[in-house]
Amino acid sequence: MIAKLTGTARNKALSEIKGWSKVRGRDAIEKTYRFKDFNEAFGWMTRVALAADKADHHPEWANVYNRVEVVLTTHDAGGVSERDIALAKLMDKWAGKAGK
Ligand code: HBI
Repeated sequence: MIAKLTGTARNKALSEIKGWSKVRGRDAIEKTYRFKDFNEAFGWMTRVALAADKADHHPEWANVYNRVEVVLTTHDAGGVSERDIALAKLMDKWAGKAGK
């Protein structure tokens, strides 16, 4: 059972990821990525999806053409955990400048 992040650990973790904001009304974080086109967006989603599934930690996300809206939270923990921070970092790394 994974614990959700709280207090200074949560603040520290959130400070390490750029462009992510807190979701109103639930313990989750969100970010919108904008890629060059659908091919770039969906290619990225495919790569992230396979890594996420391997880690058994899945994003909530929606895609419209070049835009991908992502929400991360850990259902098992009832909030944001280290798993979300790790996935956010991977998403940012693989998004390159689309993640700025
Ligand atoms: N994905 N985001 C997220 N949060 C979870 O708690 C989670 C998940 N994927 C699979 C998973 N939990 C499993 O541990 C079981 O809940 C099926």
